[in-house]
Amino acid sequence: MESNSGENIREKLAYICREFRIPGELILYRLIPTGHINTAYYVALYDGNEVRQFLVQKVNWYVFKEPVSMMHNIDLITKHIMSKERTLERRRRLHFHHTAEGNNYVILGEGENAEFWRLYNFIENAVSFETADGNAEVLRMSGKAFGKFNRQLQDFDASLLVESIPHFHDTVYRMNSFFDIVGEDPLGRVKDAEEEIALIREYRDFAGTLCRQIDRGELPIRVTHNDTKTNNILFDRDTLDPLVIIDLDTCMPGLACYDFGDTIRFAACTAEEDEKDCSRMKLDLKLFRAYTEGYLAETREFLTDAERDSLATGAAVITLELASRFLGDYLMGDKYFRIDYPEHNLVRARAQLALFRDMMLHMDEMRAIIRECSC
Ligand code: ADP
Ligand code: GN1
Ligand code: MG
Repeated sequence: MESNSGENIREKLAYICREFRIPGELILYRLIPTGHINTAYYVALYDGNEVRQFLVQKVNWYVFKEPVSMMHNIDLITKHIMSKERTLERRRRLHFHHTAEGNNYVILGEGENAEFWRLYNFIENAVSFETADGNAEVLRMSGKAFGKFNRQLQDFDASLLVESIPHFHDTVYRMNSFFDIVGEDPLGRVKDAEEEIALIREYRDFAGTLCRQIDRGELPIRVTHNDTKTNNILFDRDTLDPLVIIDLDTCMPGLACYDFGDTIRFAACTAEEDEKDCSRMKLDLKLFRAYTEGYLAETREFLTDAERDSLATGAAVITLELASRFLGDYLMGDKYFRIDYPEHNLVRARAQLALFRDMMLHMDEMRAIIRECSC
């Protein structure tokens, strides 16, 4: 059961469904190609009576070193969120299935080849957005969804969570790791990215702004999502109502401004994350405003003044941080993010740096919009 191709993957998915005690025969499966980290499949089973659909996902064990603890985090978070919702409608919640041993995961294989799988409900008639395509409503609804998520987790005890990726948005640590890789240059690729490295070096101190504010006790640590791309929300296909937030793997203590900022980075811009023509990559202030309106409508009651003032900085810092992560991965030989072609991570880093530059040029406008939407 090692290869993931053809019949082999069908057998593997059918085996996993049996492990999770799903009755019936696997009649359909399809790889869902979005997401840079895990590997997700849609599966449908027929038991002679009805067709049931699931999401079966292989967790990236290279990225998530302690997946069992991570699944425990997800269990606690989903239960907490459900306790706040008035409806138990299946389309509005993630329900992870358990094996006969009571685990919400199965491990296939052993040693280096071991694989970590989970299975949960497939949300029907839903869409997620790889790009907002200029649609301000997508941004407004995303702001509401992630704002609500932050609000619902306000009273969640952060000490219950294991950090699924230590130092995930510790930007000082990220910068140090990045420049260590540049120093080592294991594959001789630094020569491909001299300008990009120089730009990151120029802003290395800026990248630590929020870390210093944490150290001074100015910004509260909350339980946050930490990966707030619009493709991590499932919306109702017809009404655009946000149904459920997915990809809870990085839910852990963090800053509100990173949850705010990461959606801005991903979707309040004029091109996709991996746009090759950097001149096309700009911040879109109309989309920025729509997201800010949605996000603050849900969070203005509890965000502190310092947090509100940190939102625009959060967008720029997280964009710079991700540029360094993409570029660091390129320099290391693309071990972390899934790539579609050899220079993909370099291209992604360049696009993020173009967006970062534009954000820095529009910092005052972003701050003014946040102030306007705060009242
Ligand atoms: P990754 O960590 O690789 O980003 P995700 O958990 O975000 O993985 O899943 C990848 C994609 O699969 C999502 O962007 C979404 O389009 C789809 N997806 C994930 N979970 C569900 C679900 N329960 N129902 C329907 N689609 C889903
Ligand atoms: C990864 O798994 P996915 O595609 O939702 C990454 C995020 C990055 C994002 C960039 C665990 O998110 O941190 O911001 O790619 N997730 C992890 O698209 O590293
Ligand atoms: Mg995802």
